[in-house]
Amino acid sequence: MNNFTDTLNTRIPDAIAPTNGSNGHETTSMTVTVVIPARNEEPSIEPIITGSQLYADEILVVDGHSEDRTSEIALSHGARVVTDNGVGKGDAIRVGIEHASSDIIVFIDADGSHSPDDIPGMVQPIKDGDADLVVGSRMRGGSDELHGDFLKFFRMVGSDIITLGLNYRFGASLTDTQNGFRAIRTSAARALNLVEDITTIEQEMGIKALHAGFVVTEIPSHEYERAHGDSCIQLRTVWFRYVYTWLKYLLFGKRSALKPLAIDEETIRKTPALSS
Ligand SMILES: Nc1nc2c(ncn2[C@@H]2O[C@H](COP(=O)(O)OP(=O)(O)OP(=O)(O)O)[C@@H](O)[C@H]2O)c(=O)[nH]1
Ligand SMILES: [Mg+2]
Repeated sequence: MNNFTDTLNTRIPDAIAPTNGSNGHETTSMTVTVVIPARNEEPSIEPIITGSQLYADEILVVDGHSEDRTSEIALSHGARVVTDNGVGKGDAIRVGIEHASSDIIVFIDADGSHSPDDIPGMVQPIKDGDADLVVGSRMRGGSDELHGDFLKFFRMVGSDIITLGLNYRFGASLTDTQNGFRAIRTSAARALNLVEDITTIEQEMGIKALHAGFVVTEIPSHEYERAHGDSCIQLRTVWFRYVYTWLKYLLFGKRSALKPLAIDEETIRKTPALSS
């Protein structure tokens, strides 16, 4: 049995980060890839890249077949650029997880909603061995996108209901499980067998992580209004997929969350923290 499966078998499946927190890995030198999913974000992507570079070993932009200069700008600022399969943000997240070359992945949007300056605080619990997944909580940090009109209110209530379900199911006390701004140990992300093609991947990740016994925690993070243009997400047409995904993974997620035990040598080799 390798370190990873040892860790899973001994970890207490508690959503609150343990205080004694050693996950058995060498953590101080853990490297960070910042994954930026981006579709037509030409006006806002540059400061996200340059701001993230201060805290990252690698910047990986996952381009959603942008029709503007998003990928050109990313390349000119030293980011690696890969292209998704054109089916949604969930797919982009999966492509990012597949291509990231560091021990920790941070996901940050390209529209200016998140501050790269939150990245150090977000990765620290993972480096300390206190968490596997750290979500930026808009409920603790405040949000300009969850208040003000009916649609924003609907988003906030929906997000709260989803989080309440997770807390009830797993005995956790999280305040935001939906924010796309988050950090995860790369080996944990690869082990979760994520399949959602759209933004429902965020709740899938949270629920499967808790089912698998990974430690999920959060830090306060402010969410700003997107810097330009229109949302890529049409909530009116996808809300029922959130409800369906929530019920599906909360009730039956355990089966698919058992994938960590099937982690193979290739994944361990690709993930320095596991092979050391
Ligand atoms: N690669 C890729 N990126 C995407 C796709 N859909 C959305 N994104 C990016 O994912 C991030 C989040 O999308 P947003 O449209 O901002 O969604 P949101 O944050 O829920 O909504 P608003 O901020 O209110 O617009 C942004 O950086 C988008 O450019 C996609 O299909 N492929
Ligand atoms: Mg946004």
